[in-house]
Amino acid sequence: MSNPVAKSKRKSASARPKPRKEKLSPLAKKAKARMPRSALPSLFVRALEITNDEGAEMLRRMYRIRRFEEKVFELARDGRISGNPQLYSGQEAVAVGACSILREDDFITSTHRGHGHFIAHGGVLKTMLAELAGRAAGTSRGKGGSMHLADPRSGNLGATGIVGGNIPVAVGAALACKLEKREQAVVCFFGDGAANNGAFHESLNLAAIWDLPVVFVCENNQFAMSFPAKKGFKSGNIFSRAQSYGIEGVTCDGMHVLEVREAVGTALQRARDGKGPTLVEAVTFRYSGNKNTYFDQNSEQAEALKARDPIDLFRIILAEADAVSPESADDIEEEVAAEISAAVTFALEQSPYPNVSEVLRDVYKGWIEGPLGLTKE
Ligand SMILES: Cc1ncc(C[n+]2csc(CCOP(=O)(O)OP(=O)(O)O)c2C)c(N)n1
Ligand SMILES: [Mg+2]
Repeated sequence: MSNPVAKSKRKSASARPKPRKEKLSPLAKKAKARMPRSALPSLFVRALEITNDEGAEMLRRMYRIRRFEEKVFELARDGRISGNPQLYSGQEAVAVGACSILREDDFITSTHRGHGHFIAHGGVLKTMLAELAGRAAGTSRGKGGSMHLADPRSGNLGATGIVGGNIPVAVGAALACKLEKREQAVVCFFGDGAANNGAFHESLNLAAIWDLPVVFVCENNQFAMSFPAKKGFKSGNIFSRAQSYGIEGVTCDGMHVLEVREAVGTALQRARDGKGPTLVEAVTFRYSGNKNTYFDQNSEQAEALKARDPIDLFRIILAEADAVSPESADDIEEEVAAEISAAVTFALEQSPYPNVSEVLRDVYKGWIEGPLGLTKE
């Protein structure tokens, strides 16, 4: 993994004594029982393709996303942060799998549901939460909020409230990488709904004819708001659209972090080798909806989906491969909980709101607020 790794005061997972055999939670046991037998050997072989430390760090980032989302839900419900943050829980394997194979100086572009991408690509929790809370210490000085999270310092070119709006941005960034002969690549995240936006077609076509170093990662969470993907695509999938642009198209299990990593890793290598873009469709599911009207959390469907929870699944894989023991995984979970508490204290108790005079700063380049309104700097 190339992203900066948060330093833990405890020993690294790989430095610990040999793990005991997995002590599975009831949920994880269920997940394991439901996994198709045919999938098991390949799961464990793939697990060995990452180091123990990489596995631990990926798990840490998945927990960071999950716990951050739970906290954001709570804070928004209690009116401690404003707006309507769009949550990502359930899709952690996509953001973390894809970003785990990125280099630190590669770029991502994100969606209206961008917390997971931000965290997976190495964004800092404290300044991120400060951003959601509209504080001056936020990554965009409190002007972006949840839906317009951006952090060029970690290569995150930004989330957007315009569905599909980030796809042309990714193509522009990839064009810059190619014209300036840099080795960087771009990963562009978007949803199944965005794949029906005109910008998707124009962007994929341009990226294809120019052989740009970009990987389009479609997170097919099976709903666009409350509209089922089954009704939005006659072909039954999204990746096969790649054929019409003359580029590679692949699908992968978006609940399985190592499958996503492998699919995106192969696509990134193609991009870096000058072979152009790939469309990767990661089939996944998010646990909470916009208004959550389409998904009954107590239904059989919910039970079945949660039995393949991406975090539980990864814990099983890591334990079976003797990479991260259940005890170490619990430690990681606890450390993340402490990070989240520290972020809440920082963002909500220690960070002031920006001064009113800051309102127009960074909004129009080269213009500042003068006595007669906007004037040239
Ligand atoms: C251009 C545009 N059209 C419509 C909307 C309203 N809208 C917000 S979220 C959403 C669904 C997006 O679905 P998808 O791309 O699958 O992302 P998901 O919410 O499932 O992550 C829509 C239509 C919008 N924000 N932008
Ligand atoms: Mg969707």
